[in-house]
Amino acid sequence: MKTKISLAIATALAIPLQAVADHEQLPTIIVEGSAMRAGTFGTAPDSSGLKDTASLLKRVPGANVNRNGPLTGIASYRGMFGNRINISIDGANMKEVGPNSMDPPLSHIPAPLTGKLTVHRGISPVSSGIESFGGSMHAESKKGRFAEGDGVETSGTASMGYGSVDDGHFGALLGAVATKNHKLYLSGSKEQGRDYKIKNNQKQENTRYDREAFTAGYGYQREGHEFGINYSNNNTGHTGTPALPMDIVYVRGGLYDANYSWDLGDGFKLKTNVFYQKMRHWMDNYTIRSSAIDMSNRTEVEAGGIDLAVDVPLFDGILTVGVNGDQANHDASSFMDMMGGIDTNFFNGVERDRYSVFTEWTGEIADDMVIELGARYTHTWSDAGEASTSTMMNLATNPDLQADLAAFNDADRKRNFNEVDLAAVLRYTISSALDMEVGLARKNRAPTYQELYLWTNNGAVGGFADGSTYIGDLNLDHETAYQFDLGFDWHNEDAYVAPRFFYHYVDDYIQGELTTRGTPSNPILQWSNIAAQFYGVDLEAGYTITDNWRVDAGLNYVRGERVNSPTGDSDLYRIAPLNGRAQVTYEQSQWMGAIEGVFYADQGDVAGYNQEQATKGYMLLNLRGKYEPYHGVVIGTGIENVLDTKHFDHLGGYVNHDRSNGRIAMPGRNIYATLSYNW
Ligand SMILES: [Cu+2]
Repeated sequence: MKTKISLAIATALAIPLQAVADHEQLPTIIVEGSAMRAGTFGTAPDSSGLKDTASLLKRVPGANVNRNGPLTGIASYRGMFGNRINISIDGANMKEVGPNSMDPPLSHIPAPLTGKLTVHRGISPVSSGIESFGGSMHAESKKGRFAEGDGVETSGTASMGYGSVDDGHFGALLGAVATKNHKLYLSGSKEQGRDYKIKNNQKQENTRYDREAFTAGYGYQREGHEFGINYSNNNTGHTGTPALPMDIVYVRGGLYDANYSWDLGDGFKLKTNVFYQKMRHWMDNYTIRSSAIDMSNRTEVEAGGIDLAVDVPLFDGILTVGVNGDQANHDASSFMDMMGGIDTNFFNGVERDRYSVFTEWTGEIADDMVIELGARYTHTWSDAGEASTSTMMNLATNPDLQADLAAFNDADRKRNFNEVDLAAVLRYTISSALDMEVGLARKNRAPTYQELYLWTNNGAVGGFADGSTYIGDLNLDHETAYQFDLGFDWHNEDAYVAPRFFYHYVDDYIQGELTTRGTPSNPILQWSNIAAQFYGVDLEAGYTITDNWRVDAGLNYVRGERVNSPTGDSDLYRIAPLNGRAQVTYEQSQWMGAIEGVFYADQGDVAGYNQEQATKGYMLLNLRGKYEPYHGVVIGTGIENVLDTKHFDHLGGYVNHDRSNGRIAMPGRNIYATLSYNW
């Protein structure tokens, strides 16, 4: 039993499995606390997964993607999304430069350069980061390998691919030269595509993309010491975000991070991570699309953070004590081509800082029983400078502009939030074939700067994409979630079934409420604290039929409701409909083929407060194949949406952020091919 326990501890502490990732064409998906073997669904090269790391989440139980554009995928987990999920990139809690989340963290490193994506299933440990409110995800870029022998060794990966639906192509190259102790690596990638086709060669406008990325870094390891320094740069060019009021003209900038860990043996360990990022962004509504009034927006972010954690053995387990902190500064100014041109400084010197300490103990409390206990205290501080606008008048579209501005600039805008997170997860091995996990947690999230400081009605709302404009509220409270999670994992040599049930009650959940402004068909909403609950089940299962044949499946159901809704209308916004996926795989030593079926039910449980539209269900058929003619050379090919079904993603948005345009159609039939070489 001891090996199983130490394995449980190892996964809880998220020890890197970089070696696994380096040999794979696709990013390895690691689901912590899951029966799903790494790469179960990821073995078939998938064209979307090669472009956008976030789309891999569709294969993770309970997870999904709010798709605002081809490179703008916002992580969603059990009905929670955006800032409610803690995401790290190479250990850094990256900040978005776009106030409308055009550059969600998972878009920073393109999929061909992503080594692995880790998702914590169920209740994420407090050690996984600050504000792990709705979940925790960690992406790691590919960094090459240290040499195995005494000499100098090289490693690397080269990949390229083409997809017919958007005439999209990508190429990526990573090279590393290393000894046993030192490693230097460099990588670059380029992706480009046109507007994708929907059924019958019609096009979905505003879905083109263009991105370049590169990374460079150095790694050192010797006798328990590991040090790494890494720089990753993203240069996204003209890229559509049809669900938002504007498109990306550019997102440019980089992330510097450095980490050091020291394994002293006998369970003693030290881990540190530091990051700094600086990014610039330009968006407008006239470069890619056309609009009645031309608008553009220039934004900047500068952020940094530090993490420190120490592991010490205590009783039959490991005690971790750590501190985390980060600071982010945001600026955004807009230009509107009306009344001779109006400049508005929307977010001026906005700052949001978090200081946090935590402790966590994971260990054996009885035979076959492991418990994880964690507590975290976080202090969040935020402030905003005075906003300004060049017009002295109100606008026809906003009669309250001058009054809103004066009220905001007169108010005390400093805010403090004190949050205590608690988590307790018990893992019990009932028999050699059955494991059980039960978890309880209390998690918090402070309001975002947009929720606090959006001083007049505007669409800069963290990628919410509901077609509405919002007003912030300086008096928001932080959200507190009470979470319950119950999971079973049944497995034998040939099969596994792992269902998970959850219930979350959220006090002071931040959601828009109707104001008296706007029109009945287009009311203006204000961020407000309400009570909400989320419940559901996600399940994964698989069966090995013969040495060559295998079937895997997943099913996700979540319901999100407002508690004690005064209007009786209680459904929450952007909750994925019941959905599932099944894949039959045939695998031989050199090749594999798979048939994948995806289904989404109708979603009629829609939010009334923001006039969310219901979505019809659909089924998709995908065929995938992979061939490895020589060791390390992989050819992938397939047809996605074989039947060219016209379908709409409930987690997508409305065409050009306007509900009257209806939902954005998803891609039609796509024939793709990829080629990769790993050495
Ligand atoms: Cu933007």
